[in-house]
Amino acid sequence: MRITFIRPHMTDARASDSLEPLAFAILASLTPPDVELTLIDERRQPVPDVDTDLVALTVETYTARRAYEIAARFRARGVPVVMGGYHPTLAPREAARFADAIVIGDGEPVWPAVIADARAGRLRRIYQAAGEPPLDGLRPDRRIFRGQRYPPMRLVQATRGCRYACEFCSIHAFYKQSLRSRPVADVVAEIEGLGGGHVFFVDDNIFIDRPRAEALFRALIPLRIRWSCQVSIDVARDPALLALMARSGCVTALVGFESLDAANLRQMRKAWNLKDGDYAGAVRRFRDHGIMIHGQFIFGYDHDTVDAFDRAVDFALEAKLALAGFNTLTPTPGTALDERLRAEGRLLFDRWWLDPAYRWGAATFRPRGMTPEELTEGCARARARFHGYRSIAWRALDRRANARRPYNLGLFVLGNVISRREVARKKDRRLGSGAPLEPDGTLDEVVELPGAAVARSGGGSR
Ligand code: B12
Ligand code: SF4
Repeated sequence: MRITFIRPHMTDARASDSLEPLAFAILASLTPPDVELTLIDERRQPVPDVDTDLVALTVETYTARRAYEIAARFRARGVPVVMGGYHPTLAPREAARFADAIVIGDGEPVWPAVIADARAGRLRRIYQAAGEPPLDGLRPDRRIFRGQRYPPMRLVQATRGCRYACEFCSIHAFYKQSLRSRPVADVVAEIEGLGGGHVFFVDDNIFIDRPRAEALFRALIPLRIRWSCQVSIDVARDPALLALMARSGCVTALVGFESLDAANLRQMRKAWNLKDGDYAGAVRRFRDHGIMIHGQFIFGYDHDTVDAFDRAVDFALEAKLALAGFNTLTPTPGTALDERLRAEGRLLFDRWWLDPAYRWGAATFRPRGMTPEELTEGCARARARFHGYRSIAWRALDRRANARRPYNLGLFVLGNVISRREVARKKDRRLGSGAPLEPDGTLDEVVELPGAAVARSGGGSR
């Protein structure tokens, strides 16, 4: 049997920020050895019409349209298609209209059954594990990445889920309250087997709780690696943990500042971001330990007006952030934000991710403090200002973090070059190729899907 893993791209341009799609290494490790596996990453190469017995797509909301186009091509040739990942999990009824089977939630517990059913020619429509299986014993098989020439940034996952519940967040929609961590020994064994490279912990919040974070950081020290992560700002209130984080090799941390406005933070259920004082203090503590900060900001909450963009960029420059994202608040399916904006009648698109008129970076709803056009343009202006050469040079002149060591500076320059290129490439791009979509049935009618092992309620109703 031949299975082709496909990682679709969101636009029709190539991408320079593509990293190893970890989900496929995990699935590969659970695939029987007689199955021939191939990986096609559309961010790096076009998808050819390969001969295969099953296509398995990993799908996010931004890549959903493109995934459906690719699926249609294979299904027209009689090749069955299975989809998994964030989007099929959060919009299962929609995704099921473009695939033979979808996987809701974790792939590990159901992947062997998907293969067995595909072999027997009787794929079910939906696969979903009951409950939240523990993460013990995961051994991603990275042989699937051979020949792809990904950058030497190795994706490793130590935990799944986040203890917070920000209104806009797909992570919370996907994992809800569930918080799981892998045994530290498994994570260490995996890193030891990588044979080098910078480790990027893809955990949504590596500070899942103090004892587990501390145990992981302590175990990393003897490995003498350098690593990056995503972390909630409250880690900065704990100087001992921050020091341990730096000692164990943490070089960059992605921090969701989101907004400088306390009322916006309250509305997005992230008031805790300012619980320990203003951002300047937290930034200082990260930088005192030489940890570079990748800040994320979103715009369009009710208390934002047109001056929010410049204020955020001023802060990002003042704080000498190594990298920063300036994003339009965008409702993704299954989130509380999507539900609220829909109920308030403020959406500009029913499903922006499928709408041929949508362009990357554009407002998808009517903000209160500005027009949708001002929101779109304000974010584009903020990105352009932050990624300008003067800004890059100013931020590079930072001996405490960005230029603390040659390694930091190298990462800083590379990150800024790639980020500058990617924001220019994605700007105003449509998602997918623009080809018309042909779902099985209509997207608006709500039908029960046959064969659903466990039906999810609430957010996953699309
Ligand atoms: C690393 C990362 C990136 C990297 C790229 C990663 C790469 N491989 O190249 C970078 C930084 C470049 C990036 C960019 C973006 N990202 Co990103 N990224 C992530 C992150 C942190 C980790 C991804 C990962 O490896 N996860 C670990 C794997 C194991 O988990 P998984 O993919 O969910 O897979 C499991 C299941 O879902 C399932 N599964 C998944 N696929 C399949 C397929 C099959 C067939 C089966 C059976 C099962 C299955 O099985 C797996 C094991 O259980 C996630 C958050 C997260 N925790 O996942 C965000 C995330 C995926 N990104 C997100 C977004 C929005 C983006 C951007 C669009 C941001 C932007 N504004 O531009 C861009 C563009 C992405 C694109 N589509 O091109 C969102 C997607 C939300 C959504 N509703 O789709 C996430 C969830 C972050 C968030 N907080 O909301 N990203
Ligand atoms: S802290 Fe980050 S990962 Fe956690 S719910 Fe909020 S946005 Fe999502």
